[in-house]
Amino acid sequence: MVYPILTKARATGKKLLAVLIDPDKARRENLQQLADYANDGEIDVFLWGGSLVNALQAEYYLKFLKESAGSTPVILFPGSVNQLDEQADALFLLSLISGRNSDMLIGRHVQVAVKIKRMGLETISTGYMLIDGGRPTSVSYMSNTTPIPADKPPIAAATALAGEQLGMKLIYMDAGSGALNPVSSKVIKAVRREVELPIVVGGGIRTAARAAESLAAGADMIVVGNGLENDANWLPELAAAVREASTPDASPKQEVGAKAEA
Ligand code: 1GP
Repeated sequence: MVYPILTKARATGKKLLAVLIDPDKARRENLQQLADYANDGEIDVFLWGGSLVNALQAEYYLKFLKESAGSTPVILFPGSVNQLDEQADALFLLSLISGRNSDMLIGRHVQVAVKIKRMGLETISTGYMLIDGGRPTSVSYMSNTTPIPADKPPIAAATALAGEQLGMKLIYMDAGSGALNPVSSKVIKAVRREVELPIVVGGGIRTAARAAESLAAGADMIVVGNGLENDANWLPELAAAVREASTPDASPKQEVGAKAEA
């Protein structure tokens, strides 16, 4: 089970690093390098998905990652219903609660609910919120939704709270891949004050300092994609910042990895 990794992190103050891999941009060498970092305990979770995913070898790349990265869990972060793959350990079942496109709130889910069950994928019901990152992103365009304005923390907080009250298990705030401005600390703090759920933050995080800021504001896990696609050499610096942001008595990374296998 993967979800307990997130709840345990939330409970202990251990901060998590997730690396997002867009199958369309995957390269063997880059995957191998990231897998090596994961095996060294530098990456807690992989997210797998993209807005489009045209690559015919997506399945093959996921197999390669699963074989190379040992016990590090891979969670599907699907941009469409075509991105389900039973090789993954879990699925962020995204409901785009910042938008008002009914298809993204429940419609697509109906299309694949039975398939997900048959695949036996662990589903993690996720209140997915787009926060304006300074320019239109693939997600806002593809989902035909308007992000929450970056300077309206109360709207973000109320939206997240509604997700929690609806029984979702996780809040994912995303400024969108390649965002000019990551989700601000003000927005993260406002949401943290209102909800108990684990909070994931991603989009436009390109430095260790920025990651540390998001974690200090209340994120339990940060997601970095773009910033590692062409150059993963700064990952140790990023992982160190995530470790430092953890509360001192948080469980060591190895224990969390071990839990994933249980
Ligand atoms: C986007 O949160 C992810 O959905 C990661 O964004 O690619 O900008 O790191 P980046």
